[in-house]
Order: sequence, then C-alpha cells, then structure tokens
Amino acid sequence: PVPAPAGATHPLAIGPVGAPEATVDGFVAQYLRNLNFDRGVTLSASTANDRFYALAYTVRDYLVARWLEGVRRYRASDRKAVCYLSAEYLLGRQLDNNLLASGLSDIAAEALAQCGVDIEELRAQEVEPGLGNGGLGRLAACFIDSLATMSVPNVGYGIRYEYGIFRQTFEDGRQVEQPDSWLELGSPWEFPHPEAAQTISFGGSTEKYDDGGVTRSRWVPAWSVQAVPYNYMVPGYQNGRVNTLRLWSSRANHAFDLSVFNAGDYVEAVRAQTFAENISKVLYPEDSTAQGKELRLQQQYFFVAASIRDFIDVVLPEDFDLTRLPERAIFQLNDTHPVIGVPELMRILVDEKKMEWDAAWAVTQQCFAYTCHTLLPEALEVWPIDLLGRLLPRHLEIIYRINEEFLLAVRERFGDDEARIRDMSIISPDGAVRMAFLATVAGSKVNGVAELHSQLLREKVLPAFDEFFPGKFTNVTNGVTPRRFVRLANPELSALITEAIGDGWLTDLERLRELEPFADDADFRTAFGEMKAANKRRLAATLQARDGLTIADDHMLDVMVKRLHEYKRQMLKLLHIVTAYDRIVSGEVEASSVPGRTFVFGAKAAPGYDMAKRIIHLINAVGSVVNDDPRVEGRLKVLFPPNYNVTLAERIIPAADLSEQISLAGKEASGTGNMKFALNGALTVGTDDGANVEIRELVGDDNFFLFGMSEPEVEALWARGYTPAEFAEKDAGLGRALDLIGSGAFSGGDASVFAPIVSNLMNDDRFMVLADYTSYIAAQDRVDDAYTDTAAWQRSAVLNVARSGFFSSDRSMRDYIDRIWHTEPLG
Ligand code: GPV
Repeated sequence: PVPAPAGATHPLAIGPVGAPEATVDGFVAQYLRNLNFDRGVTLSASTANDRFYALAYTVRDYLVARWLEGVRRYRASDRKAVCYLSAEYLLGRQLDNNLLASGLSDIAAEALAQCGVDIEELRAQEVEPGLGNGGLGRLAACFIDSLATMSVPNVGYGIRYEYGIFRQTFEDGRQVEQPDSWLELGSPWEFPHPEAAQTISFGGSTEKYDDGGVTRSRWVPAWSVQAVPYNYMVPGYQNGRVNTLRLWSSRANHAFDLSVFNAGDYVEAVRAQTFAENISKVLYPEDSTAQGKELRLQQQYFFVAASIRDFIDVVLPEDFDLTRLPERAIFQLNDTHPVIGVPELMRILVDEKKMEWDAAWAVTQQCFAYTCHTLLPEALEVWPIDLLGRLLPRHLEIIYRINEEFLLAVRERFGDDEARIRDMSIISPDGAVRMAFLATVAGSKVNGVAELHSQLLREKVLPAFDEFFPGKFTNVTNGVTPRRFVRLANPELSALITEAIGDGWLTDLERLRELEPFADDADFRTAFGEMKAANKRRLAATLQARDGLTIADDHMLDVMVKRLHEYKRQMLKLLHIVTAYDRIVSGEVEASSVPGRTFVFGAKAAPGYDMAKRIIHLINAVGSVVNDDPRVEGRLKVLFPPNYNVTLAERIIPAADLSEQISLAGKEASGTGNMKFALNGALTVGTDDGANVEIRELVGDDNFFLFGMSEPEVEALWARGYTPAEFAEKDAGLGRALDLIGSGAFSGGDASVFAPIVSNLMNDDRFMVLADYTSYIAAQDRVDDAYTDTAAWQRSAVLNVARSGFFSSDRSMRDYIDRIWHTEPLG
C-alpha cells in the first residue's frame, strides 16, 4: 500500500478505493450513480448521450483502480518504459474495447437490459477519435493495445487534436471535406490535467554566456504556449493492466494574455489565445506525403518537447541521474514527425543539465530509435533551415553540431569523399534538414515495417548509412491487434475459432495454426461460410442505415479500403471494373458465366491532392453508370460509402471475400489492412509488395492471387524506359477501358472531366498501372474461377486465418522488445 498522507486515518484514504463490485447488481448501481451524480439526470429523463456517458464512466470506474495501481507499481520499480512518440493515434471507438479488456461485456449487457437501456443505441453514440490519417496512426493504436496486453510499461505520447481527420461526404460524386468535431459532446474517456500544464517555447534567438568560467549557449525564446496533458486509459486484454496514452492540447499562456489585457487590448488578448490554441487545433490530413508547413513543425515540437519533459520531470523520480536515462526510457520515433525530439533532448542535457556534449550525445543515441514507414522520396520530411532556425534557433545550432561531428567521423572512415559527404549530410545541399538522416544518425536502431521494405530501405534509400552503421538497421514487420480486428469486429468467427481450439489465440495468435485441420472439415467450412454470410448481412444493415446503400448477399465482396493514393493504385481496380462491365455489355462475356461481384471502396483523399480527388470522382461516376445499367444488374455493383474510418472498417473487413492489395511493388512499406483481411478469412489479390510478400509466403501460393511485376522487374522496366501507351496498344481490353473513361462514358459524354486521368496514365503513369493491367486481369479471371468452387474457396479462406497468426501486433511488440527496446514486462 502507498503511504497515507499525514493525518489520514480513514482506511479508504490509504490507497485507490478499489473498483465497484463486478456483478450485474454492482454494475447497475454504479451506472445509475453515474447517471445521477455525474450527468445530473434520472434514467427516465436521460438522453442517449447521457446514457452513453454513464455507461462509459461505469466501465472507466472498473479500470481506474487497476490503472492507478499499475502507475504506482511502475513508479516504485526501476523498469524501463517505452515512450512511443507518435503524431497520430487512430483509436477507433473505445466502449467495446474497454468492455472486452475489463471482462465486463456480459455483465454490462445484462445490467443495461435490466435497466431497460438499449446498449446498441449507446454504442452508436460514440464518436471515434480520428486522430490519425491511416495505417501509421492505426498501427500506433494497435501497438499500445499490445503493450498493455503484454504488461510492458508504456506511455503513448501524442497530440489531442480538436479536429481529427476530416469527415468525408460526396457531392455529385466529388469529395467534400467537413470538420470532424469529435469533441462536440465531450469525450468520457479523457482525464484532463490543466494543473500539470507545461510551458513550451518557440522562436527568439540564442546567446552565449559565461557560466563560472565555462562558455555556454542558451536559448532565449520569444513566445510560448501551454501544453495541457489529457490522459486516456489503455487497458490490456483481461490482465488487470492499464497503460496510459497522454495527448497534449495547447492553451494560451496566461502571463502572456494578461500583459496584453492590462494594456486594454481585449481583442488582441483573445487573438493571442486563438493563436496558441491553433497548435493542437487540427490534424494534417496527409498520408505518406510530407507537408512542409510551419504549423506542422510547431505541432511536432510542441508534443515532443512536452512529452520528453513529462517523462523526465513527472514520470522519473526527482533528481534522477540523467546519464542513466537509457536504463529507464526508450523514445520510439513513429516516422520522422517526432525527430525534433533529438535536438530537444540534447538541449535539455547540455544547456539545462550542463552535461558534456559527448556524454549527452551518448545518452541521446541510446534513448532514441526510429521507425521508417515509407520509401516514397516525396514523403521523407525535410525542414528548410530558415524556417527551423526561426522557430527553434537553438535546435538548429544543435543539429549543425551533430552533423559536423557526424561528417567528421565519415571523413575519418572514408577520407575526403565529397560526394559521399554531400549524400550523407543531415543538411541537404539546398539548405534543408533531412529528418530521416537525423533520426538515423541519432537512433540506436532504424527499422522498416516489413521484410521487403526494410531491405529496400537499407539498400536503396539509406545505403551509405547502412555501411557506416553496421547492425543499426533491422526489420520489424507490422501487426494488428486480434482483440479489435478479430474478436470485436468478427464475433462469429471468434466463436468458431474458440469452439475449435479454445480461446488462447487471443493473446497467442500463432495458435491459429491449430485451425489448419479444420480447413478439410466440411462442417467447419459450412459454418465458416455461414459466418461470412452473417457478416455480409450485418454490413448490409450498416450501409443501409448509414448511407442508404444496398448489397446483394449472394455476391462476392471484393474490397479495396485504404487512403486514396496513386501508388496504391485504386485506378487499377477501376480499370478492372470497367473491363468487367465492358465485357458484359459488349457481349464478349455472358453475364451469368461469372460470379456476381460487389466492389466496395473506402478511401479519403488529402484535400490538396487533385489527382486523388479526381479518382474518387471517377469511382463514383463508374459506380453510378454500372449500378444503373440493367444489363449488368445482379452481376456487378460498385459501392463507395463515404467517410471510411475505423468503425466502418470493423464492419467491412469481416464481410469481405477478396482483399485488394495492389500497390506497385516497392511502394507500399507494409500495409496493415492486408493483415486484417487475411485474419478474417478473405483471400488476397496482391502484388509482391510490403507485407503481402510475407502473407503469401505464410498462407501459400495456392491461397493467394499474386500478379504484377516484382520490385526488381519494376526497376528493370524503368531502366529500359517505360512507355505506358505501348501497353495500352498491346492489350485491347485496356485500350477499350481507357477509351471509355476518356471519352466521357462515365461523365455524361463530357470527355474533359476524366481526360486528365487518362492522359496521366498514357503519358506518365508513375506507378505503372498500365504495365500491370494484363497480369491483374488474368489474376481476377482466376479469382472468378476459384470463387465458383465454394468448398475450395472456403478451404483457402480457413487456411488464410490459420496461417496469419504471425501478423499479431503482440508479435511485432515482441520483436521491438527483443531487437530494439530491451524492456521487460512489469510482472
Ligand atoms: I510515412 N504510412 C502512413 O499511414 N502514413 C504516413 O505518413 C507514412 C506511412 C503507412 C504506410 O504507407 C503503410 O504501408 C504502413 O503499413 C503503415 O504506415 C504502418 O507502418
């Protein structure tokens, strides 16, 4: 027990008061208490929001005691913690996750039933926090779930954006962005701590001063804001552990406000406040694209500075000897967004704690590790030195010194090889800080996110660094949490699995292997087919209620859900749809000879990405024509529900038969949707890219539809010279599909609407859509054939589930722990 405050005599004052009783009666009592005392309403006078809040608070109440106890035990230990620094966390809804983790699902359902409350209605009340763009943000959410489940001490650090990823609507088929005001009705899951706010400074200049005979540098900032922490519980799966996610929100500095206010300029004071609060106002809606905006650098420094200081000043004991920081913390950099933390830690150690540079650098190098999530050169962040110097002048000086010493070491090893020096300099020849280089130099390890990606990172993107730092580069293949993406999203499949092999798979996903024999069990396959059919009906109900869309339940569900990006090649999928449509309407193929297919898209385009938005328009345009054409009725259908998010993913993925993972080889770092589909028994049609490579190796060639060029073949074609128009000439089907799009067949005869897409494909086609078309269509013909043999298809689907256990984020976390973090669970 913790020591009681002086003067405490009541037994309850000594520790956490403990959770309410985990019974239906206990739950009901706590629920009604929350409704009355927190919401200030009676059950009969409550709104759905009140009832949702009271439910969330009740679940929270059960978790809080474990959380506080865990924090206490961690602080009493000397364990190393994983400080995961991520600009994005794409959490999804929390209610069911927290019910499952706390083991309260059944009790809550019964308790609410006894109160006459419809739990389904309350589920629908929850607005998901969309504090991320896509894969990178969702990966962070899976990782913190796994760390809690594995009892590994972890704090997730990030930004509490007031507006998350925009809400997508369509007007005449075109994407329109609406603000995501997820906090409008408040969030029951957060614990704000305004009293623990930190001051984060910006701007100004640096100066040298005499510190008892030693000349030192210091930063004299010009302005500052407050960083207010909001804590969220991250419960492990039924293990009594609850970790913390700490997100920072910006506020105006009161001192700053007041001085202006005293001068009588009320409006100016309020403007200053708006300026400060801008920093955490909105998530940048980019995905795999760098955005060199000053506000974004402000966001990055804001959350990283607050997080590092939080760990040192609040989490670690007072007067902790910072030369031992690597024993207590590893700061994992989720891509380059938090890399400004490197010079920040150096500044704290050297300027504030007065450590020698070399000692500080040794500490810093052990405290950071860097995960790279891309290969696209345009997505590698760089900050112009004038911008960085204006916003963070002392950090720029520190970066210069890091670079100077690094390049000196390079010269020592390789001589005055100026070309090499230029290629490896953290400062680029055109005067920008290359954040990936800084992260690589500073990090104890650098990892890619799938085998192929890590190999290409080493060999193509950072080869000079791999040579200079032997052993620094490693791979950790991504993973996904089976709790959310199998157990919660697919309760029918989960029941089937548990009935067959017990429930150990939920925390040891490799045990899905034990399902392999069931692939040859006709009864199991039938049950599996019924599960898919039930999931399709559930999706149909969701899409009907959400968007008024209908799906035929005898169709193959062919799904492509992911951010809209040219490298992911939604265009290739569209060319297949246009071809399938054209084959039927031209009479080349008898409609009844191919299985009925419903194509489902989900995709947001970055608001400033014109080509991506045009492709969204084209998907909707092709959808209208195909869906309204009686000649393909009952055979082909295109659905594009707007605003794809985690909540919708949890409905779509379990219903899918076919998973589209069709990026140009060498462009998709990993993909994680691909793993979710395989784990839910969809077969993949995919290129040899990212984690598809590992999925195919594991599930077997017979259970995966491979197509397209391999990465070396892509390179060879570039080297030979790629002329896309030649491919359009060689394949008549491709020529016809492009003609249809280019001639206005999907735009009411107005050829100009989609001509830019066609001309881009014919003349440029950076992602070689046309080069892979023929192979893709052949793969889709194999899919059609395979789908007609139901037993064989289901056998493959079961094998996909049985052989995908490797893709648990628990395994990813184990790999990070073994290869990078060297942390231990808190027993
Ligand atoms: I860099 N990714 C992302 O979602 N946003 C980004 O800004 C960057 C990468 C994605 C990659 O595109 C996926 O291939 C990968 O699976 C995911 O990050 C998680 O590693």
